[in-house]
Amino acid sequence: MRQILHADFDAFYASIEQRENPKLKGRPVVVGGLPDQRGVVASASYEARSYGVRSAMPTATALKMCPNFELIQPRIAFYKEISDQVLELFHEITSVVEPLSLDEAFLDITDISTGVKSSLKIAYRLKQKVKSTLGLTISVGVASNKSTAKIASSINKPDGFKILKPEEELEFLKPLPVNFLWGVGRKTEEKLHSLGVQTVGDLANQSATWAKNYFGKNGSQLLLRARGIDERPVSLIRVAKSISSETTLLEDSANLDDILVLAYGLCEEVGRKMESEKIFGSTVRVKLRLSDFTTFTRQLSLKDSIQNADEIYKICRVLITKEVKFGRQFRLIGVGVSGFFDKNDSTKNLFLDSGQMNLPDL
Ligand code: TTP
Ligand code: CA
Repeated sequence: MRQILHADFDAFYASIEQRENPKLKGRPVVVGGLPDQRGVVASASYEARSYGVRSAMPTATALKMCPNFELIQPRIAFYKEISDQVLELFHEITSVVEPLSLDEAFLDITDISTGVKSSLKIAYRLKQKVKSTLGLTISVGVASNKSTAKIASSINKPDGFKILKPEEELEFLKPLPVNFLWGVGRKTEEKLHSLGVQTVGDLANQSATWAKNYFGKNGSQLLLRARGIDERPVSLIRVAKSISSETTLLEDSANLDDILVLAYGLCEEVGRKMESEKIFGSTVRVKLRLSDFTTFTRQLSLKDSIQNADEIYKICRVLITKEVKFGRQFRLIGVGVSGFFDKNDSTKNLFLDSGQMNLPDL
């Protein structure tokens, strides 16, 4: 039986700021954009969360809930340094480490663990090591697969610790709301609720035919996860699912030229990131939010792969132009590229299909 550990920093950006400035300890802290520039919350300390403040909420809304928080502008390069430091600590335990984002990673500890008790010790020591070396807390979960381990780490946040024996996993998953499952976003959650499925256990009891009927090709994965089955290995090579960038307009706009200028800037940013990671993508997606907060994505898949800003922009321009219609005021735009190829696979561009797919947010 595999032993997979998932580690996730608590309130990552906000905790770093509290560590850096002792005056912020115990205080509601928000790292995010300015309210008068329509900024959003990137990370909220747990003190701020007790007022209802959450990531991705407009800072102005957060201020209404908790007028006294300390607002700090993000400094991503510094957070990245800390992310690199924690990866070094993880690598002291095992070389099988898969970072998921700046503050999250999977470690396959099967080869260094002699069983659940031993995994418990490894996980506990890791938490202590991170605390003493970096002055930050991580929440840790251990289970026999990635999906369940990730849920386990999230269950007792902050400073969480949950080690599951293989025979406990199904009982652990059963009562949880379906949105605890990886890949169940708001839309899937709503659909599951409308079908009478509230908990992971409810979902696990459905048949494969049911899952396929209602969720198409994603149905079988959804069902397997609900049944605590996930064979994916902890992968040493991190393949980013998408590279993206988005921006909120200073003022809502219906002007195509203004929107395209901003889109071009985003394409440049995405292209630069792809170049620096030496990757090519084959699907370009734009995310658009209207002034009433209606948000949708439009995408175009190419037969081959692209990387540079002009190529990305060519497709974005087609997608955006179709959407700028009378009466529509835009609030936010995003550009993302996914479907990565190895450089050698890259030839020339050919449009394959276009459509209005319900993809996850950028
Ligand atoms: P999360 O792990 O989702 O959040 P968190 O670490 O702040 O809090 P916790 O895990 O305890 O619930 O995201 C990690 C960092 O990524 C977060 O500190 C800031 C950044 N982030 C954003 O910039 N915008 C977002 O919408 C989210 C969710 C995260
Ligand atoms: Ca986190």
